[in-house]
Amino acid sequence: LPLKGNPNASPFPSNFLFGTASSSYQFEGAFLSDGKGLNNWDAFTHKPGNILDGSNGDIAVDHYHRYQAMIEDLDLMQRIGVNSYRFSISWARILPKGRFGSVNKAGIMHYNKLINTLLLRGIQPFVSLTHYDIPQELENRYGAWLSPQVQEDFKYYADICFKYFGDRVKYWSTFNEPNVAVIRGYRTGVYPPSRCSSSFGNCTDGDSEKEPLIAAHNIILSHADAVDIYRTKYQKQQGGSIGIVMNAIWYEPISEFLENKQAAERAQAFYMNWFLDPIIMGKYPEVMQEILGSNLPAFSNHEQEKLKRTGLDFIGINHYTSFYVRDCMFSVCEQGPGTGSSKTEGFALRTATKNGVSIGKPTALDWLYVHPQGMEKMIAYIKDRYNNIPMFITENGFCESDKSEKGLTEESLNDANRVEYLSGYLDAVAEALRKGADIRGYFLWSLLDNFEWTLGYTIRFGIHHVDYTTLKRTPRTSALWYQQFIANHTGSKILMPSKTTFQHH
Ligand code: GBH
Repeated sequence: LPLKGNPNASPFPSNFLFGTASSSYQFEGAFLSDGKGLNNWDAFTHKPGNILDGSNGDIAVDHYHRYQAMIEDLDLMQRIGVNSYRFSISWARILPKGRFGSVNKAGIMHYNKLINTLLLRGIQPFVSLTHYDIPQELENRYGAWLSPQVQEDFKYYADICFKYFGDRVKYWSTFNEPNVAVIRGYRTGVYPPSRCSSSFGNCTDGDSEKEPLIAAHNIILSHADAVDIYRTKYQKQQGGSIGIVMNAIWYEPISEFLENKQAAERAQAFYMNWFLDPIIMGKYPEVMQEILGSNLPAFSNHEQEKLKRTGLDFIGINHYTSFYVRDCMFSVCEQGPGTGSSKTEGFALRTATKNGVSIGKPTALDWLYVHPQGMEKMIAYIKDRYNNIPMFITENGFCESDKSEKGLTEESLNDANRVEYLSGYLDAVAEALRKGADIRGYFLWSLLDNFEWTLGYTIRFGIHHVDYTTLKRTPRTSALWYQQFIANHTGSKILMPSKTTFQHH
């Protein structure tokens, strides 16, 4: 790369946010500490059979419980030289019973402490109101996202967060990957509340065709309510910005045939534009309306007005991977759960290979292929469709399977594959910036190994290794690499000599 080592020529603007990302359930632990209420992921992980290794987030990486641990994690961030940190607030820590109970002061104090400590170190908090976890009370009372009542709860919660934290938090996201949450929670049923119909997954108590659409609809309206409150009550005096974070997969047409190009466009419509179109333009993608007909809920005039009025200040993009897409509307495709071949997925078959060749190097996860070109194309797509609205890459990262039975080895710390992945994807971000995309930040997933949802602790995403017995953090080669990348592109000084900071033994 010609630009390396030459900060003057870096395409990253001087106020660009470089950070790492995390989420409350995956990091905090402190299961019911200090008045936290039960959330949907607590309830789900405590049911046997839901998590691959039988684990849960009761302790996770203990980011909450030991103040020492938090300080330690902030030390790690500071050493890397990041100027921001993306995390989420645990809704059930702030409102253990949603709007049906009182505000948990200990929860407020915890995030105050985190935010203040970050700011003292020159690290900007970049905060999600929810990252999959919601108070279980909302499930029990009215089926959470399936009921329009949830809008009241989200609005109430968002208001409290802006009120208590908004004087210091300048970047808010309403939701993390609501597309993944509803697909997995209501179509395939592998995430809470585990609802689906048998043709889509392993359950029978849901309706995989309608429920994801209803849940999404209520999430979109909840988002608009939260933005509305922020704009009318807080934004002027607090001066921050508010957006949403979407999981964004690059869908590459498997061939140049028009049918496959249109299928790739449908795959995108049914995955990402499903949320972004209504939030930004007040209506669902045309092609969703055509294919889904009356199954797709409608926005009232009033709601459409609100959506258009509130909108977004930025789009957060969690981008990891790409897939080929083959048409399934005009030609026959093999079907299979999770392949995206059904009507509710736009008759667009997702596949990782073309003529037996995979779209990128496979990894320890069946959905993650290394295809850095997808990052540039994804950014260009969003830039064009949404008029170059400011964008943040809110997640990007690489996983390995757990090798803990071998102990902390040279092998588990020298993560050359992760470095290769990150460097390819960050080059793609740099290229997009040179071509004029308004990207404001990049958050690496993740600072630490952590609880990877249904895969428990079997998959490691950290640039620091975590020993799950002692909870000790040890930097991997990628941590040093990220430190140097940031230094090269910001001209910032590396705080401690890398030799001593990142010695592995
Ligand atoms: C992100 O999710 C999460 O925000 C984060 O918490 C997580 O730890 C991280 O990435 C690493 O996995 O089945 O149709 O949803 C990404 C989760 C799950 C997104 C699989 C893509 C496949 C398509 N990914 N999903 S679908």
